[in-house]
Amino acid sequence: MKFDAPITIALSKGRIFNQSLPLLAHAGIEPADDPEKSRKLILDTNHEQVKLVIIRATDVPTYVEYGAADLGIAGKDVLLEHGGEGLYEPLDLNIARCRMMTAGYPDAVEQKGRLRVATKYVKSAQRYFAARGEQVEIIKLYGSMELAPIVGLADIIVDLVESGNTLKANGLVPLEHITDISSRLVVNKASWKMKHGLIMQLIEAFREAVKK
Ligand code: PRT
Ligand code: MG
Repeated sequence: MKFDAPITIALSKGRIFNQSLPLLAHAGIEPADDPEKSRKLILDTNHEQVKLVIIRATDVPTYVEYGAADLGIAGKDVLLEHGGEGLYEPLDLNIARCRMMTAGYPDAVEQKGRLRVATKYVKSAQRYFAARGEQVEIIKLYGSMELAPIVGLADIIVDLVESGNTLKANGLVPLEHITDISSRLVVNKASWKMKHGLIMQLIEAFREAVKK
């Protein structure tokens, strides 16, 4: 690949960065630093023209929408909450996979009346219960959702489940599957037009890496 224009890619450190490394490598991109060790927010790469910005997972769609990054890698959970307007989502990268589920004590939904649901995924939860015709009260949290049923803040939670170990460790069980989650490549709409050739090459390189 020839990088003949500046390209900025936004992604979060942790599982998304780690699982993106082989995809980036397939496109010939190698970060100069490890975000777990460096405090730099902008990482150089082996290409002068290619930079990685390391930000909170939930901020990735915003950076890409406003053109602060040309491309981004974000979980579908985050994109569903952001709304997805204002950016293109051309490719499922099939990394950082998990499931969005309801969870609680095994008998949580036997209780009568309006369920209280704690989650950081307010839009996804609203959509899910509305589609089932269930009236619920949604309580927005920013983390540690598993605590909510334990302390009586909510009857159930909507959260991401991978191994199920976090639920188990807190005496909770997965209840209903809402949707499968994986990370997606997102692209700024102006960059898509202005840097079309380069972005198409990157998408193709990632697509090939995903197939492997
Ligand atoms: O951590 P921070 O608050 O900075 O932000 P974040 O949690 O949004 O970022 P990060 O890096 O933890 O997650 C980034 C993305 O990874 C998410 O947006 C998801 O798309 C994806 N992903 C994949 C996950 C998980 N698997 C996952 N298991 N994100 C979070 N979890 C959490 C889950 O919320 C629960 O607390 O892990 C716990 C459950 O894991 P198990 O294995 O115990 O079931
Ligand atoms: Mg996290």
